Amino acid sequence: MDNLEKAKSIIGNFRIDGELEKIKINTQGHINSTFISTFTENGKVRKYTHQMINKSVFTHPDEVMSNIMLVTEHIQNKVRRMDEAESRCLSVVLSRDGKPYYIDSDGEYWRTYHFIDDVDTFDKMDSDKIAYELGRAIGNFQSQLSDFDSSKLYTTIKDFHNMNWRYEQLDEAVRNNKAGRLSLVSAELEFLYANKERGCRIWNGFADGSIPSRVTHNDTKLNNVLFSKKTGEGICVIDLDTIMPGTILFDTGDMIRVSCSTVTEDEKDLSKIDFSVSFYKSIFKGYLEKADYLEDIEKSLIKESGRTITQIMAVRFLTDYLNGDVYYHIAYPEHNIVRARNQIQLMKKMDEHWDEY
Ligand code: ADP
Ligand code: GN1
Ligand code: MG
Repeated sequence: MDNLEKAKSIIGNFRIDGELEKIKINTQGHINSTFISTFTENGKVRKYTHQMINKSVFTHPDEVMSNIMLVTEHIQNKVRRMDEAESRCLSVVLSRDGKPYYIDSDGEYWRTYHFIDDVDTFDKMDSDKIAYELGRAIGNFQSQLSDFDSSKLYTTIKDFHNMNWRYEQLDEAVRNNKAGRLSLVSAELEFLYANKERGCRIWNGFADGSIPSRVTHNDTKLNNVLFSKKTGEGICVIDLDTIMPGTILFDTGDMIRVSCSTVTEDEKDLSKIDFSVSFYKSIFKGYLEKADYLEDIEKSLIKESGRTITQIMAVRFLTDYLNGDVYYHIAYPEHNIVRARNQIQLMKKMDEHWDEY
C-alpha cells in the first residue's frame, strides 16, 4: 500500500466527522509525508492536514507531539488573550482515543492538524512585502514563546544546530565514502573546511553561554510560514517538530538563508543564484519590530547567522550525498549535491554583498 492509500485508511482514526470528499499529497517538505483531506458535513467543508512522522529522523514521535501540544496550546491562549482576530494558529486534532497521534498497523505515527485555509506558501521569496511579513511572523512567534518554560520541552533532535557535530558527521561520511562519490566533491569539501572555524562561532557562543538560550523553532524556512491570501500577513508558523531550546540566531539564519536567495535551494543553475540585499533589509525590519527583547550580542550576529545556517545546510546536504541520500527526500540521484552547491554559491554571494547590508 502506498502512503496515499495508507493516509486514506488511517484518517478515520481521528476525531473528524462528515464525509471524505478528497485527499491529496503535499510535496513541499523534505522530511514528513503530508496529505490534505477535504470533508463535508451538512454542507460545510472542512480541511485537514495529515502527516506521517518520519521515524528515522524523529526517533521519539510521542515526544515531538508532546512539544507540539504544549507549544500550540500556549500560542492559542496568547492569541485569544490578545484578541488578534486575524491570527490563526496551528491546532492538533486528537485521535479517537484522545491522543495527539495515531499509530498504524506498521507502527507508523500519524498526526492531524486543522488545515489553515485561504493562505499562500512560498518556496521562494516573492516581494519585499512578503519578506517584511516573514520577519514579523518569526519575530512574533519567538516573542509569543518568550515566556514559555523551555524545561518542558523534549530535545527532538540532539545537536541539531551544533556545527562542530555536523562537521564530525561530514568527516565520517568522507572517511566511509559509502556511496563512492568522494572524488566528485573535492571543491565543495575544500570550501567548507576552509570556512569551518567561522561557521562554528555561533554554536560555540551558544554552548558557552555568551549567546542566550531561548525557545526557538529551528526550521524557519519560508514554506513553514503561512501568509494570508487576503492581507499578505504572515499569520501562522507551522512545522513545529524541531521546537527546542536554541538561540534566535538559528531562526534568523534559516529565514535569511531561504528568503534572501533569488532561487530555491533546488536550483541547479548556479548563475541564477544571488543574495537579495533588499529582501534582507525588509526581513530585518519586520523581525526587529516584533522581537523587541533581544540582547546586543544577538542583534549583532543576525547578519552572520544567515551565512552560518547556509553553511550548516551545505554541510548537511553534502554529508547526505556522500552517505547515499539516506536523510532527505530526493527527486533524482544528484539532488543533494545540487543543493549543497547551491548553498555554497549562496554563501559566496552573501560575501560579495557583505558590505551592502
Ligand atoms: P515537513 O516537515 O515535511 O516540511 P510541514 O509541516 O512543513 O512538513 O508541511 C508541509 C507543507 O504542508 C507546508 O509547507 C504547507 O504548505 C502545508 N501545510 C502543513 N500544515 C498545514 C496547515 N495546518 N494548514 C495549511 N497548510 C499546511
Ligand atoms: C528539512 O522539514 P522541512 O522540509 O521543513 C530539515 C531542515 C532543513 C530543510 C532544508 C528535521 O526541513 O533542517 O533546513 O529540510 N528538517 C529536519 O530544506 O532535518
Ligand atoms: Mg516544512
